[in-house]
Amino acid sequence: MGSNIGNRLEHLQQAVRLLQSHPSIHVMRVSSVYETEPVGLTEQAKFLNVAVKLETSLEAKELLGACQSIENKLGRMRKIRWGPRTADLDILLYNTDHIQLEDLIVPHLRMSERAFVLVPLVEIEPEVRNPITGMLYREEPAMQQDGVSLWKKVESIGDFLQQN
Ligand code: PH2
Ligand code: MG
Ligand code: MG
Repeated sequence: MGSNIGNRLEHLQQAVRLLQSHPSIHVMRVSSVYETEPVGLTEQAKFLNVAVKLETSLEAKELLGACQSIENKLGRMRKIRWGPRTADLDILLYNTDHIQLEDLIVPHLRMSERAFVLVPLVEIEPEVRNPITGMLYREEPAMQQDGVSLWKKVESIGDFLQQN
């Protein structure tokens, strides 16, 4: 998840609360919060990014719908590709599935090249591998990129949801 508008942490916390309140979604882990330089469109504010591990009985496509409805609740306006957003919830991995639908590609297409994805992901799931290549994400060269700094250490979900 990412946010780079307004109270960024609050948006991410709200997104996790909304995921938790979904009857078919269990939030298992939330990574530490990282502040990250914008990638793609660089003339925008820095992001806060986190990775979240879920268990769900939803199919990937249904999970995407749930994520989009949370983005909409948080006031996301889809104006500019890669542009500023209050909350962006992307599905990175779904078990070890390889999904290619019109609006959902898993593993996420650009995740291997983005430290702002890999660093939080590997924090909560150090042994996770790219289901297509078998490569450990923690061994991806992009892990070494600059522009990702620890902003708030998170030890538990309760910790993450704590105010102030
Ligand atoms: N998301 C994007 C584009 N660029 N850069 C950072 N640092 N973090 C993001 O979450 C992000 C981005 C498109 O979703
Ligand atoms: Mg995104
Ligand atoms: Mg997105």
